[in-house]
Amino acid sequence: MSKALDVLETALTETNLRKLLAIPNYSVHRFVAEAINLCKPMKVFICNDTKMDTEYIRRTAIARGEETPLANPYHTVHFDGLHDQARDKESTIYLVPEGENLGEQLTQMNREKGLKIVQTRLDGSMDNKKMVVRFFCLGPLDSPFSIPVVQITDSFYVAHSEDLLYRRGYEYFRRLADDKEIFWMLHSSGKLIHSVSTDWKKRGVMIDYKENTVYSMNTQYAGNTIGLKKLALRLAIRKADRESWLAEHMFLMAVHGPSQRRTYFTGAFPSGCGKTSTSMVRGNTIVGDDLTYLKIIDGKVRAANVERGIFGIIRSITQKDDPVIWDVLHSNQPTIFSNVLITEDETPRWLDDGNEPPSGGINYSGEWFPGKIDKNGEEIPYAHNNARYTIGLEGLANLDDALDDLRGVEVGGIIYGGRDTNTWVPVQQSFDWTHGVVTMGASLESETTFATLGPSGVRKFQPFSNLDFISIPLGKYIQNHLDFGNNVKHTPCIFSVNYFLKDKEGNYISDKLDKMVWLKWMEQRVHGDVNAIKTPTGYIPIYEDLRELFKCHLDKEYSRNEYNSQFTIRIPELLEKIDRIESIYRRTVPDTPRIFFDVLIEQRSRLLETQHDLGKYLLPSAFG
Ligand code: OXD
Ligand code: MN
Repeated sequence: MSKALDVLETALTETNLRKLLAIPNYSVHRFVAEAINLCKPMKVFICNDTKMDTEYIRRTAIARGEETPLANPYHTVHFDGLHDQARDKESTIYLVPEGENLGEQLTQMNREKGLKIVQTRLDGSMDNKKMVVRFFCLGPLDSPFSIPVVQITDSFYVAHSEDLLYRRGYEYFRRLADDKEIFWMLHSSGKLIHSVSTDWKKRGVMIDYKENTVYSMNTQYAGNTIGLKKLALRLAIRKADRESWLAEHMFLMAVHGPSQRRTYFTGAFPSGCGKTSTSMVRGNTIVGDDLTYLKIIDGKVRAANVERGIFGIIRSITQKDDPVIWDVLHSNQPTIFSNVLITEDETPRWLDDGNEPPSGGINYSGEWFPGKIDKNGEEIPYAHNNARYTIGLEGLANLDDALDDLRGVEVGGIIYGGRDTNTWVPVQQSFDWTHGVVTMGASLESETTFATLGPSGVRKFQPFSNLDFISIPLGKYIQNHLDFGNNVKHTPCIFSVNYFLKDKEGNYISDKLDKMVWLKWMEQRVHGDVNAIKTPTGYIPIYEDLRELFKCHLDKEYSRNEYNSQFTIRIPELLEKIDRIESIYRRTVPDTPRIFFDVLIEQRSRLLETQHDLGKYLLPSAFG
């Protein structure tokens, strides 16, 4: 009898052992046995995805106080306390084998040393707790995109969230080929007080890519703990690197064009910069809001949503601006709210929800009342800035019917966008694939938001909106993008967008709803339906085309003045940006492909020449 089986027979009840052994894969048995030896749980629960098992997980999350039920019996709230409210970038570390180096942009540590820390932190971490073992699949089941994942956790909230967000995979695991690559996730919330992780100073996410395993410790915030989300993305980027495809921090949606044409777009925006709201724009359909795999299938770029749910920022969701999400959040669809306020009548409240602020309730700091302050004298808002909702996609009125297509959908366009107050125009198309990869994807910058710990509003380098998750040297990652486009006859068009441009007085100069028009314009460009104006940095829309789209889709008279101020080419800022980006790559990314600098330098020359001939701030008519 093998050692793993010994451990399992001792630790598991007969029913749970039967469920686990029905998966005929020794590496699965071994992973569970090793986790038991290390974390020493009081009990182990193997979830086989039956209604009984998934209900048990939901009910236990409530019974243990990890979730609080609300008046609506399908709704619960989870709290993460005062210190565990966002992704912890500093404590997210790649464990790098001797002799390897991922480059200056990535946080890394010697693998042996890191594994020792993992062993110490996880040793006995499930003492007195129950371990849950779950099986999932990233991407549609039995498709070219599928990646099987085993999740072990002592948090019923994590296990419950994953049930809403991912495709269940127990049966899939039962028929899995022995040699199929699997991702392994082991999470412990550590010591809990009032169901909140208290050892947050020893919080950590450690990525042992050599073994396709991620360890998450002393945290419960979903971005640090839900193995299938950002933890698996880091492993997927390495797998994609080996197999010549792309794993991206992107939404996937169909923009509906004329005559019911559907054109699929992916879009990469850093967290808190409009990714979900873009994918939800009225009149279109959504496939996914956060993670997309792109593969070349039969000579075409095709994409699939890795997930089947949304872990979305709830701040500012209103009935008027976000009717589809609002309706789901007010329906009987299973929903986990996190870090919102619970009112006396057991309903959730979030910041800027379109109603008067509440007069009291329970929030992530405990009992909340107006004017409550924290230890530093800072006022505690009634709900956290980064409060979230977790739902499955199935209840969305605008869900695209291609969600589970085994071959994914053909991609017509790729969009890169960040929080940029003074440089990029609202929408622009690159000259070609390489130009887009270099000057849009790899040159993306964005102001920080509350989705990661640390100050908000600071301009940061955010290549491809994926820097937080890139797990190979950055230059290699860029090269992979360039090669991906070179391996296909028709590359998707690449666009940049910027919803956050401000005037000199500091006011936003586009409206929240304008993104609908930018999307429709990009859709037309993919099909060559409209012409565009060539500027030194890319193609921008012609005024008359936008005027028609504003009228048709928003019933708005779009003035030439608005157009001129939004689409002014701001040469000094564009030049400064090139300097910043070039310097980052020259200083910190030694393996940057040569062509990257060539393309950037050409762009600089075009801008300098134009500035010399025409001036610094140029209206589109200067190029028309
Ligand atoms: C997210 C994130 O929650 O990127 O999707 O932080
Ligand atoms: Mn994200």
